[in-house]
Amino acid sequence: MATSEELHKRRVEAVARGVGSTISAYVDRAGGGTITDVDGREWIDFAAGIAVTNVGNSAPRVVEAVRAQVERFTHTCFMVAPYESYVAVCEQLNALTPGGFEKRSALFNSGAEAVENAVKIARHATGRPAVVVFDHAYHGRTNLTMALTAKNMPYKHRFGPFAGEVYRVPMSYPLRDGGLDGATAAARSIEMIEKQVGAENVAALLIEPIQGEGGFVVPAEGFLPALREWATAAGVVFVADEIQTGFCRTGDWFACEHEGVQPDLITLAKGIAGGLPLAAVTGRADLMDAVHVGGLGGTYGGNPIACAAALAAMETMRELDLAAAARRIGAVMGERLDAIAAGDPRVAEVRGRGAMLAVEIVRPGTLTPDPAATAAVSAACHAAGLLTLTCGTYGNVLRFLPPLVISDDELGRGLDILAAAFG
Ligand code: PLZ
Repeated sequence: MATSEELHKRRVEAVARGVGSTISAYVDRAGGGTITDVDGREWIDFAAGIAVTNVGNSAPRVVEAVRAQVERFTHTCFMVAPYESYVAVCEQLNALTPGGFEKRSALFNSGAEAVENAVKIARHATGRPAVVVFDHAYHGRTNLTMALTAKNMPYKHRFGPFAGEVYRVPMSYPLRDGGLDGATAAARSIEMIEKQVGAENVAALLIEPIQGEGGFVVPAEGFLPALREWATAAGVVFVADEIQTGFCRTGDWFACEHEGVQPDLITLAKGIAGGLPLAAVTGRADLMDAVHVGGLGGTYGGNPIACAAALAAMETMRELDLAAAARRIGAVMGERLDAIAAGDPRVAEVRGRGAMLAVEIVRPGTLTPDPAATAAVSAACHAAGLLTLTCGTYGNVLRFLPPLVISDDELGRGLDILAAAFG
């Protein structure tokens, strides 16, 4: 087998420079809470492929379901010749997502594609043009979703012009907004929408219940419910982007459940299918079914192998109670992170929920972001065998997203490495 170094040389000659990687080692295998490279080096996995392998890599049920499906048929296109697993995934999503009302789902390939389609559906159903998003938001890298995403580098820089009718309002970010309570922060955002856009022009309000790429920003309690209430009164479609927070990650099946918020539409991807590419929009039947026959689709959306994997992944989440596992991971990890924070003045805050936790790193005694220190701690983790990711508008948030099947031993070893990296 080629070594990581050899593969890296080939990569530089073959793969476009614009596609980056967190580590330069090349994966041989992965499972449970670890990733092993082609040279036999092992990393404890606190990334889960960016919150995708919630059920772990090559989860037994997923492997079995994919193998069986591959042998039956690989692709017919649901728009040409439909099959049961697509319908079954939609049935499950309709039942699992928050909201006791009648729902429909449609399946796609990537998170960005799900977000694009949620906007299409909201515009079609309301006949209105505008979409409201938040500071620090991340919704993808396609043209419309770049417009929805807040951060310039690396996502948007020189990739414009961007789609129109996208309006950005302040997020509730307690560490950086002086600790505004949720209702006050929501009133500030709503006033901006009403004055600058006009509620009657707004098709959709799109929000991550806990922001992902933007820095694991947890809005103050009451922020999401207040926005939900306003959207209902204003006839605006409330879209929760649960692409990173969904499928047990935060200790509930979906992060909106924490405050009892029922979105009109939810975008889903990542954790849905144990690593196979699948995404969905799930929501109110009247909105979803407003679209004319043939108005939604795509060649691969709801591919049968991905659907088989999704059914197996959701079964695994139920069987192993991975929402409870996420809460357990969050408790263990939170305690260790609090201890690190208590001994290190660079840590301004430990935040997140369940197995979606992060630390925000600043110059001691200030709120000035310190992306260099963040990168240094992350690099020390990588060198010592722990795969961590950074995020945040200011690049100063170190985030932790272990697979929800990580063992106690692996979790403990990962946290030991992390504590040592902070020194
Ligand atoms: N919405 C909330 O987190 C993907 C992107 C990493 P796709 N986040 C990881 C990167 O640098 O590209 C994401 C998300 C939220 C939408 C998306 C987009 O999902 O499957 O990457 O298109």
